[in-house]
Amino acid sequence: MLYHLLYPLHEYHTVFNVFRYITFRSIYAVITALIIGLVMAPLVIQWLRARDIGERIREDGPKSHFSKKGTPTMGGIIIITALVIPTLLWADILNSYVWVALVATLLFGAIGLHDDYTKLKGIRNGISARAKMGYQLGAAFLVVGMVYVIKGGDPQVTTVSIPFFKNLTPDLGLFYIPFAMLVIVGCANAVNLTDGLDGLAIGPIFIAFLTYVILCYTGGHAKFAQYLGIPFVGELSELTVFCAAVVGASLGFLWYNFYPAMIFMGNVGSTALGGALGAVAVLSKQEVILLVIGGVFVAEALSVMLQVLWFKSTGKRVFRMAPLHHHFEHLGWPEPQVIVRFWIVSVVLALLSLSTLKLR
Ligand code: 57M
Repeated sequence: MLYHLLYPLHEYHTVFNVFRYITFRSIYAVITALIIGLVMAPLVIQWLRARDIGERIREDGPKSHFSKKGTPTMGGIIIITALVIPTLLWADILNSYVWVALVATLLFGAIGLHDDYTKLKGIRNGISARAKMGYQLGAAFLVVGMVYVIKGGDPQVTTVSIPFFKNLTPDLGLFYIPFAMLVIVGCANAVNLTDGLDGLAIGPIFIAFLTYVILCYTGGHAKFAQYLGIPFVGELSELTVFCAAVVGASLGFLWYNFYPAMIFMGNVGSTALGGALGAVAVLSKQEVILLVIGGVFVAEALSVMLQVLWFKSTGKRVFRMAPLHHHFEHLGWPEPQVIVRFWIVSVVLALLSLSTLKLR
């Protein structure tokens, strides 16, 4: 919004030229999001505490989690506010990709909120898995549909870029629709599964979006994209501002979600952030590399699938408990150790994924 309001003033004073630059607006999106998060969180925590809106802890989990009973949850509302406002302020709001990313965040956030609210009201254990999957597939279909409508018949939409192989860009044709939906829905659920220790999900989310800041900036810049041999998508440059806003919002939330957490993000946060990450991967045409960038989320989701499949077929468990972070807790690792080590793995994976830009 500020871009449209203030950049035209460069005709009167050159200082307003800065509003043209993606880098400038991205930096201020980070700072604005961080400030909103830092200011809003204590108020929301106080409000939630006053209404006794806190976490119910499962009896069958690690004993160290019992002390977390009553921790305010649904902090995702803070994250969503802290990323939406700076995006609207600092991005070019006429850019269609920015709206796709916002719609994905809000739709998946609404599904998570519905789930949290249902749980809070004591109606079953949240919405049923079948209903949740139905809503998520519907939301993902809408997001992918928006991309199709925006890009018209552009053949680039249905192609997929494969890391390490510059010239390998298979065209999935109509199969791209279920593929992109899988990326978005899979990512939303994987982030949700990861959100089981203080800061465990928000740390890798921060790192993943920081990586996509670089991928969107370079992919939205004709010269950089050509030099690096990555798909050039004109609309992408403004998505950098959105990713930067998520980076700031994540930092602001981490301030309060860091061990020992004063607030959890709830399904409203984990589903919104996961849906947003999947959508950004689809929009930036960097879907496959998400497996590496979000490797921690992938490992958490795979651990659950493996555990369930193995248990059903052999009656035995692969891990002491799935998702993976519970396994390490059961091995005796203190919670902060599991968290920080998962963050370290995330950083290494992000670096690895960025290295593929040159290894082509
Ligand atoms: C979300 N939710 C956390 C919090 C957070 C199929 C099965 C593997 C599903 C899985 C599951 O239910 N996953 C969904 C996990 C919960 O956190 C809330 O949920 C939100 C995110 N969705 O924001 O509101 C608990 O996690 C802890 N937590 C923190 N700090 C945070 O910042 O400590 C969360 C955020 C919180 C808190 O204790 O209460 C969760 O873990 O429940 N189920 C499981 O993960 C269960 N695993 C399981 O049953 N494994 C089986 C099979 C099915 C694979 C096995 O290994 O044999 C475990 N979950 C728990 N206890 N809590 C089982 C034991």
